Amino acid sequence: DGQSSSTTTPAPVPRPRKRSGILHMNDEEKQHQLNQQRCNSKWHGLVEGNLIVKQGLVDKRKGLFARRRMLMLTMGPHLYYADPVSMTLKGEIPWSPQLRVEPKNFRIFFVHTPNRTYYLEDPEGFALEWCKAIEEMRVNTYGVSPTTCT
Ligand code: 4IP
Repeated sequence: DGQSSSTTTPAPVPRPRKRSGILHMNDEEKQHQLNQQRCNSKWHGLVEGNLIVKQGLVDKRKGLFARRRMLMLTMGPHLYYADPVSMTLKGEIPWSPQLRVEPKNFRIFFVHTPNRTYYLEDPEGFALEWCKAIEEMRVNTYGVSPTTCT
């Protein structure tokens, strides 16, 4: 009857699997990002030439007081923190396979290291994003967690 093709639904377009950002870039793409960072980021001079994967202001509590710091997760990996007013590097949370993140709520998260637990608060409420990014970096660097000893 000649009417058969009028109501066919289009075939689904296969979507490329979305793998998140910088961790899965090839060397050429990383080099490009690094050049962009060198030209565009005022933090570039503080991260020892490492590519910043995620950055944001957090309050880092030590004792009674908290200091507002720019926290920067970079390739390496590193977790640098800097004073956003003086634009100076204040320190670094040491990476190791034992590093663990623990979200407490939408603002507060802990970074556990063998010698210290860092108490961090994201005033904008993206603590879970921080935990996800740090954990992804951990898995990417050291592999999935070893089986727990009993
Ligand atoms: C400081 O408190 C700051 O919280 C420091 O953080 C912290 O160092 C100091 O701990 C702590 O005594 P005050 O500024 O109130 O004196 P930052 O380095 O970000 O300025 P870290 O870097 O270790 O958190 P100590 O124990 O490390 O000195």
